[in-house]
Amino acid sequence: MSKKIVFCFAFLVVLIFGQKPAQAEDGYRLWQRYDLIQNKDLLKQYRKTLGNVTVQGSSPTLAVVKDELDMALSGLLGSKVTITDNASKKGGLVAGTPATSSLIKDLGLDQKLKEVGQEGFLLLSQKHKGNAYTVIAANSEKGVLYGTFHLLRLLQTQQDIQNLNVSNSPKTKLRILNHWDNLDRTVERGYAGFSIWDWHKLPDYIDQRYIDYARANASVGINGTVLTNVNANSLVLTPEYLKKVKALADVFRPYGIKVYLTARFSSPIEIGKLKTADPLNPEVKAWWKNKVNEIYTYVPDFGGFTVKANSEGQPGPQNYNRSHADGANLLAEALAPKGGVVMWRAFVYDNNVPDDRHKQAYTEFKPLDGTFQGNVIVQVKNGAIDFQPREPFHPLFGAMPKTPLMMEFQITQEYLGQGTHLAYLAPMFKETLESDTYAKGQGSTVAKVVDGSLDNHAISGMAGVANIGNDINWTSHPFGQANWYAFGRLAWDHALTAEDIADEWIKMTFSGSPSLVTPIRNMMMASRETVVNYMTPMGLHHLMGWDHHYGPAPWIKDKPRADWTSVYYHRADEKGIGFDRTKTGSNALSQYAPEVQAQWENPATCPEDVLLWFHHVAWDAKTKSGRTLWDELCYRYSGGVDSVRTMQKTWNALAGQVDKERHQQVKQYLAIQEKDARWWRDACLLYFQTFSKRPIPQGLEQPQGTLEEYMKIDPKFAPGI
Ligand code: GCW
Repeated sequence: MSKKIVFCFAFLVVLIFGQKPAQAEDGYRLWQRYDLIQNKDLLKQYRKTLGNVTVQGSSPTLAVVKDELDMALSGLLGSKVTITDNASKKGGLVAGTPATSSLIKDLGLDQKLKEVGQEGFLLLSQKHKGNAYTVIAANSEKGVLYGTFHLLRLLQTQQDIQNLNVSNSPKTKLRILNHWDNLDRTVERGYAGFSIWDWHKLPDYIDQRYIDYARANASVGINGTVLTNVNANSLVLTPEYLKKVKALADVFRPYGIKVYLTARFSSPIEIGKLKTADPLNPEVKAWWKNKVNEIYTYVPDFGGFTVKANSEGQPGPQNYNRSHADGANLLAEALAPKGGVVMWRAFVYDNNVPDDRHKQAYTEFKPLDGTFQGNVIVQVKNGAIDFQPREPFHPLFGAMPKTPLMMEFQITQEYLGQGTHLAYLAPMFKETLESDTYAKGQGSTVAKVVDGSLDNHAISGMAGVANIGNDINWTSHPFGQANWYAFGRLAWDHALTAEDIADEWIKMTFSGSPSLVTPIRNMMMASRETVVNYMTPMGLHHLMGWDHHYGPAPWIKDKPRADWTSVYYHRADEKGIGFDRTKTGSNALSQYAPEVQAQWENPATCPEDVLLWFHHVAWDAKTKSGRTLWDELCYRYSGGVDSVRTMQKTWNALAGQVDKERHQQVKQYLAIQEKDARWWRDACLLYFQTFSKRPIPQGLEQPQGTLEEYMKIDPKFAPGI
């Protein structure tokens, strides 16, 4: 068919049905689908309320606001909207700041605006001179953009918008994605294809994906992106790459997104030709200062650096007998005059000391509290080991009151089924954020440490290791998108509930029909616990396959480091299983506040979901269900498999309500997940059984393979390594 004929056909469809031809639901549009509102009453209300749209002023961010409103409202309301820049006398939607919009200035919102700060916004239904307006007002254009996306979310989730009185601002300042993307486009722990950064074609070719990435991030309030892997390559700091970084920064700027880079600590040697990278060496200091100044000539609003140092082989200040603070302050000094920050990671564990890995970040960082410069924020993983399906909160939270600490969550599912398992992570993020550190008495939650309110810090932040790649749907698993979405929403407002975030996402991603929203929400809310059950129930952790981390391998031992093995963590023997982290063991528990210790120190009262994290428990010990520990483990592993089957049933029943393409993909992934869940259950139980010497209780499904067979499984070329 010629292009002309296709065009005429499309035009006819538009004429007859009053809307665009249906797009294939390949997931590319994420939660920004903007299809015609199906509810007739609401559609009428929205058309009436948002009939005229006024965005006064011109700037790159306001242009983005206009584009988004144009695209979204035209789609949602089913006909092209006109956006004018003259304050409409007829009412309608008005967006702007008091500086860009005369109408907003006239509304006298100064007091209310004061309360929402630089990034917040107001969304109001307001009468003015007899006309009814819907007002998006903010102090900055970025705030207007966030307000715009908030309004669009209300429409997409089909809320009444006639009496709006929203005053909204973010709880944390740095809301950042960390891309573990390499310059060769591989992505460490990435399961959705290659990196979306096409370094080879940058800076000349600007892929539409960069723009859509920025739109998606801005829509949930993400305001920063670290482009490169924390296992860093210093090449990105050379002019050749800085030109490319600049091109991306230029695309992201109107969307309120700052660009950050990872700084390899040895860069002064590798690209600066110095003999040392010693942070106290004057030449090294001068080199970083110049380098930072050079970066700012390319990217005038450059955000700063994320650094992984002296961790898993990365170079760092300790190579020169200097501390993490010396290293961080070196970069902070260079960045301070420009307003940049250093996000110094606390994911370290000593190369030599054979102490419980759980304790090492605390041991190294706690003594440094108060010695970091003002523009350093220490980035701490949610738990002390490594993004396991369940970890108790990291003991550093609450332990460094003089230092701002930011959260590092992992959105990419390295240890939760990677690209094919459905695991909605908001309940896990919330579990950590709501944990009480008792640092300043009851109510000193991790969230309050992270948002800076507990100790009144000027900077605060949350980072999420991205799950984004160049797969058509960005995240491999269609439900992986929910984790990107949820991370952004929680970074903006950690008080939101996981249920509410799921609801929003489902309505925007699939549809608002209750017969679809309720079952999908229930499925999502249970999914993380399901993964915990078939992988690492009751506080077990780090049982995964060597290197690729996909699938079970509780038998891993005899590796270069004991704390890279599985046996180190589960400590199964003929008596029982679990890691004693109390006084009789590694005493990692002593790193928490006394009130927290009290919750976990007694195996009889320790919550069972972290029992084996802190205790070595006898196989025959009684659990809350009345079963022995061994039987309970068997039941939990089996329950995990059963729950995946329940998800399958739920999903199959939605066949008519979800578009075919996405339905099929999720269905096939759930089949993989069911197979993998059995693999986990059978491999782990058979292996632990060699210690427990007890049968898998009758009535539970018995393993299909033998332990030897499971031990031989070795997936080749698993992604993400
Ligand atoms: O979890 C481990 C991952 C590494 C990662 C490291 C880190 C980027 O397996 O791939 O390296 O954590 O967080 O630095």
